[in-house]
Amino acid sequence: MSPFRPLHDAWTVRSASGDVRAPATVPGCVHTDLLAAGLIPDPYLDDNETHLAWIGRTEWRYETEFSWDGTGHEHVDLVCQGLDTVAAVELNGVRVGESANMHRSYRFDVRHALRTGSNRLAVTFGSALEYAERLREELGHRPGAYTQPYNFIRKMACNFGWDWGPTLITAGIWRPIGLHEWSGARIAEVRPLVTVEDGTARVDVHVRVEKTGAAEVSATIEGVTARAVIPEDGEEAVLTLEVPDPRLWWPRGYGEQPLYELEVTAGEDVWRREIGLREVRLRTEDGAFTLAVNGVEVFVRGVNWIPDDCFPTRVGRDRYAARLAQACETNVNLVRVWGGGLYESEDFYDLCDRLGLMVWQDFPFACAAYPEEDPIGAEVEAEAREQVARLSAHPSLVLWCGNNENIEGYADWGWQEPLQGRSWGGGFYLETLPRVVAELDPTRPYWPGSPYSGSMDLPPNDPARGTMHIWDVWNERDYTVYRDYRPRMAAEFGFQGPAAYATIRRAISDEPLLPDSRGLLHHQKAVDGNLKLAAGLKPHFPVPGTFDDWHYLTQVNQARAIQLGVEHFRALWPHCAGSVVWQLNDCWPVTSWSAVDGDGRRKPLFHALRRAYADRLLTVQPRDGGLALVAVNDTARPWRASARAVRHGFDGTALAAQDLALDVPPRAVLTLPLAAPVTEPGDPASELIAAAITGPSGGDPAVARALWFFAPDRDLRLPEPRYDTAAEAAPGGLRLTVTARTLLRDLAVFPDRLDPEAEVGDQLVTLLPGERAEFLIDTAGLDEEALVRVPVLRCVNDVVARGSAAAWTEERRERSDQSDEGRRRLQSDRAASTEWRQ
Ligand code: BMA
Repeated sequence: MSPFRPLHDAWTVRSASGDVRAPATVPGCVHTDLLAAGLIPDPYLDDNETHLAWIGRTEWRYETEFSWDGTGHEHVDLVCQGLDTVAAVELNGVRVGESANMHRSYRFDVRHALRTGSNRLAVTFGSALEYAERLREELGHRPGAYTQPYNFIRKMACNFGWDWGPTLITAGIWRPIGLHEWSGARIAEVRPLVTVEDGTARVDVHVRVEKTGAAEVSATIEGVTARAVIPEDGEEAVLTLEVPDPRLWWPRGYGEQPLYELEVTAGEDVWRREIGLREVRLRTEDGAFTLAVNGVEVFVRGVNWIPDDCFPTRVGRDRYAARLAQACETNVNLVRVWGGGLYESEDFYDLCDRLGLMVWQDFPFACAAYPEEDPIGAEVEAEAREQVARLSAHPSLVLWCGNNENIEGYADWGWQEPLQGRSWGGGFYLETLPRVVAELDPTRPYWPGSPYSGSMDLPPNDPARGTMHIWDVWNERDYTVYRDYRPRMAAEFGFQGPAAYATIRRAISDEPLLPDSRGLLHHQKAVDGNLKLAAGLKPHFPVPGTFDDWHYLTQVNQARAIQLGVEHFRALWPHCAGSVVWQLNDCWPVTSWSAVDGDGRRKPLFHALRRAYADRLLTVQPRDGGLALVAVNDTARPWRASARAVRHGFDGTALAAQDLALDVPPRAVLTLPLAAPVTEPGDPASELIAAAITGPSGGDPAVARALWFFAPDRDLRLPEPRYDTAAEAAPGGLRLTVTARTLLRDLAVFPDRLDPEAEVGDQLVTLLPGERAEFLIDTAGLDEEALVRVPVLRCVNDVVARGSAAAWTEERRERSDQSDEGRRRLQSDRAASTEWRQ
């Protein structure tokens, strides 16, 4: 069997008119090619996006030459693992194939067009936007949250712009392309479907073979082989292998991730993959939405994943590895691949298999009604069949979900009238996709959409059933409202915060830089995003007076909001079986709901999330008109410890204390009411409760202490912050020790303000007088004087104790002219661009 021969060299790209030409990288896309050739500015900087819209309306032709010497195989196929999107493929002037679906791969027989010697391969990409507009014209309008017609083309939806992403409509050969020559038999598809029963794992290996005559197929695991012969007129065999006493694959936090090599042969062809042995179920009785792996019910500590770059070919294994490692650092056990993005590449799922990260995979449909007519209908069926089969080998994949918010949109967002009876995608989510999953991979649960309550007769976003998305918080209500919800699965909830300072500075050249300066507003895509940030701050903090205060406080508020939500949902286990935070990552530098920004920098939310998602969590929650200490034990061992809750004055004095004995069974939650002396403050403005583990052998560094303040920060009498600092060299960087002389609320150091490469290991630490915190910074040689001053080292006291308004007035006066101009320009930009989701 001759291997796949990549054809990745010597490509060029040119516009149909021939005006624009550049060398091309394959796999790649037109934007990155033009950027590399110096023909366009970086689309991620300032408002360059706006000037590059023409690229998405242009036809692009990719061409290369290669030589072929005729190897005498029976078959020569041109394999295109991914074409983005409206493509015509020609070999030596002969049209050998076409495509209009980024989510599929193609194999074109090219024997008739191939020549011995030099060959010319060309792929012409029509404008995806114009294709979608034409189809919309033809099939009739379908409503959605955005005006761009991404629902009329099978292409990554967020490429058309989203409330965190720019509109950069790509074209290109986005996955490997090459020749595959073969004779006899070729393994076209392998679906290793795993079930576990009575201590034995059974792998039903479904093998589909393309071949000329009969073919012998085999499958081997752990030295045990099963064989079969597929007759001449057949194409599939099922080989069953049993693994007694299997080492089961578990999600992280539940056990190991052993992988077994599975080898499949058909004639000369060999397919090898590491698979995991495990079983997954979705329990939905009485409205529940609980995943169970190997019979163990799991609380989902999740994050939503969006494409990590608008140009997905830039996301290789290293980038995935870095981002998923960050997910693990925040103690996440599940990543939801959201429906406005992609079926990610093999590397993504392979890394998740190894890390024990469960994957909830949305089919790529989001926030719009989708036409079910052909060509979309046929494309969806073909794409789903390919992807369900492709991903069936990955133990990490635990759930297929039909779409993001389309059932909710149909039921609740006023779509039915404008649809005038036209199809909206319901047939996909309720018929096509469940049928394909049931046929090709019945071992995986399928759920029609998120949110969805289990029946089209029920409101899709009913907290009592199925999955729920909570967006009234952020859009219009304070984050403490999370506590009013008792969802079975909080599949989306999020709160915005700006990107790290160094990221903003790299991407935006505004001078002065203001929350509403032109560039920063361009990198804020949410409807009224900055107004919502301000509205979200208002109940908690004084109005920030400077850009630096705004930046810090909005980041802190984002972290506080999500921490509160996560702790509340975890405390509801097992009624609530998971929280999936919107969102882990970004695709470019932007103000968004992410924990990690578009340059990969951790935002303060990241550190809050790590604490809130720790295996063991202590949290103070309102219960029965009072307060309770809730201990969440998401480990397999009982948690027996002593804890103490103390009501302190801000000067550190202990005003009341209560000792509590924790005995929390494995994977359970214990709620212990706190007594009135602890919960009733003498002065709500200058007291707090701190609850921590005290024994058996002192505190537990893995469990963060729980804090409760009796009033929002703006109403607290936080002291003027005083502390001592010491910086010393540490391996790879330096250690900054801060010793509090007063209470310090949400102390954080932002070393990226001094050196964009510098990162710190922790942020948002609250200290009582006399306590100390250590911050490990991964970069040496920072200006140590600047390191310990605002805005690099800072806490909430800086703003609350000093009152921000005076500084604000001063800075506003100086800067108002520029920012008024910025606002005017932005309004005209907005009017000219997409009408964003309301
Ligand atoms: C949900 C998501 C995304 C969106 C987010 C923030 O609707 O599914 O579409 O980016 O909210 O508005």
